[in-house]
Amino acid sequence: MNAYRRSSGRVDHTAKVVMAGDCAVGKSCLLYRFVHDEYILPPYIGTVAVDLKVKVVDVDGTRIRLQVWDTAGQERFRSLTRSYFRGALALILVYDITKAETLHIVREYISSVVSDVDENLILLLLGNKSDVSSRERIVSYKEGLNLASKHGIQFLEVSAKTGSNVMEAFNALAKAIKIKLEEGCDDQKVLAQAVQQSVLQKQKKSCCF
Ligand SMILES: Nc1nc2c(ncn2[C@@H]2O[C@H](COP(=O)(O)OP(=O)(O)O)[C@@H](O)[C@H]2O)c(=O)[nH]1
Ligand SMILES: [Mg+2]
Repeated sequence: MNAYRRSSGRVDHTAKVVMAGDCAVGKSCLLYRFVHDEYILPPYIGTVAVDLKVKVVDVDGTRIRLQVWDTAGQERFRSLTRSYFRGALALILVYDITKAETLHIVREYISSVVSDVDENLILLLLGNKSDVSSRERIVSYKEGLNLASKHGIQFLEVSAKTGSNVMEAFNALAKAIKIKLEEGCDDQKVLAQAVQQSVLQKQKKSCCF
């Protein structure tokens, strides 16, 4: 049974999730992939103000409505207002593995915005465009992992284009949100387990022909 359903029917929890990262790292494409399981190219993606997409995720029988906020045009961290982050349970930080500068922007987010907003925020770092050739890759997997580990953040490389790890990332986030809301556990520990489980499940599936 598909664990992902459109936002209809019973909902147990609603959670605000915000996406942040430099312009053109693929935030909107990732969100579109998550909600519609398709890769859509700009300019079909909305480019005005803040975009909000909603999807209900089923986590072990608990239906969680993820309200994911996506920026359009005001991505540079200084121009994101506090209201954008207000009430958010989770923050997805995205960089582009073909542009080193975008990892630097994430670093700035971590040091200023995150500590300023809410230290209990569930954080997930995503290195997008993992589909590119090794020639096009600038940021190594290890660099992303090092930054994430330094701050105790969970990390995955993803591709909105191929869909690699995208559902796993949002699924893990939904699971961490469920546990946070229902049990009030340590967020990063919970997300760490959820990410590992999602990736392990995927590995099991892909090695069973
Ligand atoms: N190769 C590759 N390109 C991507 C991927 N995701 C997004 N892009 C491209 O990156 C550009 C910016 O994407 P967009 O979602 O608009 O970025 P945003 O400004 O962060 O919302 C577009 O040209 C996309 O086609 C991906 O996973 N792989
Ligand atoms: Mg966008």
